[in-house]
Amino acid sequence: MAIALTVPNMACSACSDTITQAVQVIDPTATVQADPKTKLVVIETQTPEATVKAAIVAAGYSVT
Ligand SMILES: [Cu+2]
Repeated sequence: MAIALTVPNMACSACSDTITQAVQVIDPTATVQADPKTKLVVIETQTPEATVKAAIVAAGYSVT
């Protein structure tokens, strides 16, 4: 299942690394593409979207 999220305060590649790691803590097999330019995060995972969103928020980012 692919989840597409917008993370407006993902400002640079360090942010996208942080977000990628936060998602991979809850699902080590998740594929994460996070682009600070488009603010778009695309995640391929079996984890429910609400759980993925919560992990990103817990890492200090907002999800719209
Ligand atoms: Cu950053």
